[in-house]
Amino acid sequence: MHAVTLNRVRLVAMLVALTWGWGCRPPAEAPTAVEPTETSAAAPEEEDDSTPFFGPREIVVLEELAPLMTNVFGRKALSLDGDWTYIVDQLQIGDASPLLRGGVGEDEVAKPGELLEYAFDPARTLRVPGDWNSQDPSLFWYRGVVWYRTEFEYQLPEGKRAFLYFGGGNFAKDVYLNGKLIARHRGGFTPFNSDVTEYLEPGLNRLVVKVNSLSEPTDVPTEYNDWLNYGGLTREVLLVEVPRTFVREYSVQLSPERDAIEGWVQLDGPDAGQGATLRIEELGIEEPLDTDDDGRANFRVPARPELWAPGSPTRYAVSIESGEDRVGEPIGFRSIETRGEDILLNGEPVFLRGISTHEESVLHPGRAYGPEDAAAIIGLVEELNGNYLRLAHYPHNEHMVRAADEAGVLLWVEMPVYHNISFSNEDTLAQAKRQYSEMITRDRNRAAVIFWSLANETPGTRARNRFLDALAAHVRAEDDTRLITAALIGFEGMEEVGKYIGTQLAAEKSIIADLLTSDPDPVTIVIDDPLGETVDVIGYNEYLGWYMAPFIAAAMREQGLEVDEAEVRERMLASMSLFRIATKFDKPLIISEFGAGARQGRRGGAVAIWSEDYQARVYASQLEFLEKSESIRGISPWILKDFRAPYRLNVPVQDYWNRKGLVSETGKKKLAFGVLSEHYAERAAR
Ligand code: GCB
Repeated sequence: MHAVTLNRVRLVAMLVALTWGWGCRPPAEAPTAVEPTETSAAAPEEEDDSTPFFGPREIVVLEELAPLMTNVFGRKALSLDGDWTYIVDQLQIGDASPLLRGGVGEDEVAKPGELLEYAFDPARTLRVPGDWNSQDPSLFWYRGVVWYRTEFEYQLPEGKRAFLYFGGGNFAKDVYLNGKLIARHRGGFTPFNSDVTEYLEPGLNRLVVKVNSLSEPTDVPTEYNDWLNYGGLTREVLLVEVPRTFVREYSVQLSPERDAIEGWVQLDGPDAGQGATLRIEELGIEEPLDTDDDGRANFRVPARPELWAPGSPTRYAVSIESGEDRVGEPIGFRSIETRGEDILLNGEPVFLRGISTHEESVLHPGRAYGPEDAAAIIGLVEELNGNYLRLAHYPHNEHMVRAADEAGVLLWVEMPVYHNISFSNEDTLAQAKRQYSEMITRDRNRAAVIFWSLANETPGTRARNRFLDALAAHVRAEDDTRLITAALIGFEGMEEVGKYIGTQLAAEKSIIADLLTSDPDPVTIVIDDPLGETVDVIGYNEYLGWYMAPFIAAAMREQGLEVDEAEVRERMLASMSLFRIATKFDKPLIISEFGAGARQGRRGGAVAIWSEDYQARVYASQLEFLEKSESIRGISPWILKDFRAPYRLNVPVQDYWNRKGLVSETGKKKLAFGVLSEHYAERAAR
């Protein structure tokens, strides 16, 4: 009975395939309508009745991605931003069914009387850049495939090349230009570009992008993150026009001794050996550069520019010319290094008064993508009297990095190597390396970027160590002018804190009464994760006052001591100033996260968690504690704004928002905002 059903299905599939040509499979592969023999009916693959009716076609990408160009905003470009039409393809059949002919990417329009099972509706649009979740309520929770489509008029001038540039889109993208699959990219937060010179039509061009917001367990990141996996073409799409030989990339940095501008230029095109000129008029620099046959030239020009720093973010107009091409932008010059536990900015120790942020707008729901979003975030950092921003947990858009550069805000930027990814998988490592290269190519000339962060809260396994060591080596080879860091997970090293609180509570309850009479010794949390050897600066996420309490209370109850969590919290806040935090490495330490959740507007007593009061009290206790830990060179509490997080299931309070923001989802300030801003004002005045 079972076999009969299968055979029928197969037969119908074959007939359909024959009638419509089975998409774009070569005819030789087309199945024939022959009843299977007994042997083939028993073949293992035919017993699998979960096989989809229409199998996937083999899809060939016509081009490798072109090497990424830097400073895309400094080039002549046609913006393809705007309203794109879209099709939601939940079952991911847009490539497969014969009734779609070659698939949605081929972007066909049915003639009258023709059956074609897809068509874009011009009335249904999504804004690009932008995530789909915040634009169409029915897509709020949607994770999967959406096909985007736009059209543009363009005439490529003689002697020019054109590149399609995507600032970013989450997660996997297949790009079809005029019906041809010309590019494929994986990764939600870094740019890519494709040389489309040969694929453009004079006049009208059709662009379709298949965006799949789902990532695989071997991807970077995976699906399991404490943030909403916003899908879509979340950043700008540009058609960039350049001469046949053009300045593709360059690195222009201050030498570590602060006595020269040094770096390199990379030309791309048939005349890559033609040389270039570096110009920084205000410094009197006009330096001819000899490029080799591969288009590369290194340079070092003595100079003593005014230095870029928070409070005086001086930048110089830098340009590079080669043949017909000229590209330029403002660049700041500063040095960054470590000496023992100090971070030295321009040779002077600096303390980082920071805050962490996700790439969520404080002006509108959803992902931040434009200069206004960036300015609003920088505005809040300034109100906090901060000088530093942690861009968590993935590369943010380029406007954000440029706004920080202009405003004089130091940056930590990071790769979405988050929690436990496939550390033993070579493809995963290759993916992380590629994403890192894309980010570095985009941001290497921003003085604001002082840290490349490798990862956030990863398990201390050997596979993790190997992975992050290899990633660190890759990052240093690509750019050795920044410090490497990573945020370590703060549960390790906390046993002493748990024991201390437990003992104090036991003493309070007169179980071991004599302890209360003596002054307790301060507890030192010592960080010894081997990743500390790899990085230049150690980041540490610690949640005293928030996450530790339930664990300590449970451990005490297991030992027969009746305590409730509120008591543990109270004791924790009261004791925190007795704690110290240090590392076993002679390196600077940054508290990359601490925080507590609060629903804006909710008030309550000292241990009323979720209240603004409790959050403010955690901040006050943390700041007192961290002040006393001598190794600490900066902090970036978690987090600037409440952010969307499907992890957060406490519906009346969290409602799928992580509530640790200093401002609410609509930008209303909570009490803790004031606590931090006063603390930073006082610190800045020292
Ligand atoms: C962390 C993670 C961050 C979370 C945060 C939290 O340690 O690094 O991604 O969102 O804690 O709120 O739990």
